[in-house]
Amino acid sequence: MAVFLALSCGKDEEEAPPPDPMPLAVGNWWLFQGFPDTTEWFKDSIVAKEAFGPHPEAYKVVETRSYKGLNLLNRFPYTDTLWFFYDGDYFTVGVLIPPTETLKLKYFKKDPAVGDSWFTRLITTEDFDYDGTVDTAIWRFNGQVIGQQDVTVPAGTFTGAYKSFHTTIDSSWISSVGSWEVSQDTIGWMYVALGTGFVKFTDPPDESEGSQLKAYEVK
Ligand SMILES: [Ca+2]
Repeated sequence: MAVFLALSCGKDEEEAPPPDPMPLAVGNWWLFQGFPDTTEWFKDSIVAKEAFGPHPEAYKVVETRSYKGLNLLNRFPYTDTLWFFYDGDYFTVGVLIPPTETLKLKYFKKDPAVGDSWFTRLITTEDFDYDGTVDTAIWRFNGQVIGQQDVTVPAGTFTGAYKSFHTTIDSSWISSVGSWEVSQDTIGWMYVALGTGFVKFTDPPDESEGSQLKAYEVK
């Protein structure tokens, strides 16, 4: 025991950094199955390493799903293309808005700790009510790590997964209304196992619906 302690306290025993929350490599994929509606599923597959705007270390992801439903930024396809990358301290998802606009959302902290919080703010200025005066819409996507717990899903049991809570706050100023309108919405909860990725997504109000990891392959 004494020898073991001496060894583990030695200067060569540097602690390895924790694995990334989302392991990014070409060939990685994650298949999620809905609950309680088990007919729903979606699959994210990293198909290539491809720059996203100023981020050269980005990975192109094809997302396919069983339903033509509401998805990221209110787009509706069965198959979508996303980019996964790390932008500073955050795991970030990028999307292209044709023809040339790019948007990126901070999804999760690269090195998470309970209590960490962050947000992404998207601002659109446009004459939404066609009265000749430019209007403003601000969409703020908030995330916060609220706990750590063991999570069991069809793909396995993940100990010490991080649980995060996500909300949006929409603010808009429309000239014909003449004042700021603010509204808040709960997006839901996400569970992340370091080195594996997202293992579960749950919806408001009580987490009784969502998607959970069914199978995956990561390098
Ligand atoms: Ca206007």
